[in-house]
Amino acid sequence: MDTPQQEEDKISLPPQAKWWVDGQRSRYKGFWFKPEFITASEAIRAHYKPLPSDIILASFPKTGTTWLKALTSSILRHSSTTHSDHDHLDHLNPHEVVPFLEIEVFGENPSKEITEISSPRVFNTHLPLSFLPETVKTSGCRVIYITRHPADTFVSLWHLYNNKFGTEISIREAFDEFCKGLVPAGPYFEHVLEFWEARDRVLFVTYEDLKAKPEENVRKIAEFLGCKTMVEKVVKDCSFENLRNTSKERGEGVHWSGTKYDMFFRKGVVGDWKNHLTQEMMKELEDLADLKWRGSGLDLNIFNTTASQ
Ligand code: PAP
Repeated sequence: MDTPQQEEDKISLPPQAKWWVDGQRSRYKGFWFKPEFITASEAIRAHYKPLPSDIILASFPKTGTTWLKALTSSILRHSSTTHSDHDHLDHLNPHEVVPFLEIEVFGENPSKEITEISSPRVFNTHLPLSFLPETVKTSGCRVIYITRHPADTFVSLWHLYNNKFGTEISIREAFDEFCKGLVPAGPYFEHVLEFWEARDRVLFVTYEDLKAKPEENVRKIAEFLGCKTMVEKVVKDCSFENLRNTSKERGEGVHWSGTKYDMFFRKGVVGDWKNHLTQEMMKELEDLADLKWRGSGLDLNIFNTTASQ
């Protein structure tokens, strides 16, 4: 059943809209996606049978997906309890190591055969929790959700698309679309809320906390995955610099989405919004968070924005 917010969205926005950069988006169950991702999400709900050993890394775009993919692969690789042939981060981009559920496994032209992926299978997704099969909640598989302050999430998204398509929409215009939710997997606030409300079974991690306390978070993730790992090595191997350097060495390598591998590493800091957004825009985000998260126990204070750059 739709939340009141999703119902409200349905009334105020057309079911299809042109997004600022690369074309049409359709709204499905309150969220905006490229039409092919909606088809893929239906295939996932129909055919994906999570195994108890599966690990799903979920995120809204630009909130730390690449970093979480690297950390999880590395944790498994350096675990004394779980054998895994994941993590070839010494020469690959993290997106080459962990497949995207709605594209590489269940997309229009899948490049991975799910039955051939060795256990523990690790996937990532930008789909909201309500788009995944109900059995994700009951199968015993593990879901880790990473999120990030909306201001830095938006700034990262704006930069990526400007960079990728060589177009520069004004930041104000792009920001308005972000606030309306008209961005890939948007609206941001509802996406975060779905996983927050499931946090008794989903490990909820923030980008800011990961920046401030990487060892503590790696230990927490490893524990959640039921393994012990080489914490310091994992943190070091997955540092922004290491991952970016490896991706740079991949030269002109291009991810299936058309994003060059090194574009996943821009600045990697907390608080870059201060260089781009006005205090008024920040206030708009704060008001939206108040409105959309009211009563849930979730607020912008979960993001420790004093984390060191
Ligand atoms: P995606 O959704 O397209 O996969 P995602 O990985 O979620 O993107 O987000 C990219 C952001 O994570 C970038 O932030 P920025 O634009 O503000 O710089 C990127 O720099 C940052 N990032 C990637 N890897 C790391 C890392 N190892 N440590 C810190 N930040 C990182």
